[in-house]
Amino acid sequence: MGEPPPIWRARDIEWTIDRTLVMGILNVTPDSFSDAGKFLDPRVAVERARRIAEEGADILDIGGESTRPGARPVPADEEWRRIGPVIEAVARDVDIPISVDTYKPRIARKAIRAGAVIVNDVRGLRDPEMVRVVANSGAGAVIMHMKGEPATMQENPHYDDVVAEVKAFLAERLGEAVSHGVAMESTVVDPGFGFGKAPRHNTTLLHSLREIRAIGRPVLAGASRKSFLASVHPTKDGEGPEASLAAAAIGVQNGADILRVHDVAKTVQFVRTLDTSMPTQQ
Ligand code: HH2
Repeated sequence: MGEPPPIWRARDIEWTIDRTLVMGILNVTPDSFSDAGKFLDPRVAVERARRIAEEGADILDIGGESTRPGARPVPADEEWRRIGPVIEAVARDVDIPISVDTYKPRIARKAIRAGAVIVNDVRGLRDPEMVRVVANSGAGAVIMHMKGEPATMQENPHYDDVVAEVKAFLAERLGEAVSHGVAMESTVVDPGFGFGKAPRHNTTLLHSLREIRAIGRPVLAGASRKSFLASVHPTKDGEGPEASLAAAAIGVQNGADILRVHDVAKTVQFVRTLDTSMPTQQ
């Protein structure tokens, strides 16, 4: 008998992760490296959210600030102006759990009040106020690793042992969050593909997710359309689903539990096949 499948809890929702979950991305930004400017109109964004739900995503991740390499921070008011109306409308009209992609506690709090159930924090709950928001609300939390800051993180990142360093960071952040009232079962961890990592670091991590999973929490992998894929599949910035699906296959076979993706319909079909052809999920 293998281990029982892990549980992920986000407010009143609970997933038993006995198959790969798919988180569909909705970037309400003028400058994301994918879909830039496409969903700034809230009506168009809500339509896209509906589509992502129909295509079979388990979770919708809504973000209002690009964190691509070189991106500049967005003031909180502007971030909320972009995503607030979309979160409110999706929570009301679309049947899908909402994750908010933000590192600002103020935005996370407002998003939860508007109906979001997960906080996806690319800064890995480093802000004590963010830990409080998650602990007090019972929201799910994605704890992601990032080395440096988006503006400069891709300038020659260095690791002695990328897997050990990322794992140590995530374990430390997880321990700190739990010691301040975040429920263990509400957390998942993410190595943060492309966040202060050279292509070889991303590739090593993608093949080492089981090692990250040894922390004891499910692993979320966000390799979709990341530029490091262009080095293995020569399209602009890894655009087009082939490289992302290849990354999804490698990720799932090496321990990913949740995939954060742009191409939802294709990924959902793809992981259904992958999951049924895997000898075991553990
Ligand atoms: N990647 C991006 C944004 N948020 N969150 C998690 N947990 N993991 C990731 O890998 C991750 C993330 C960046 O990708 P994208 O949303 O496509 O681009 P942008 O930040 O330019 O909006």
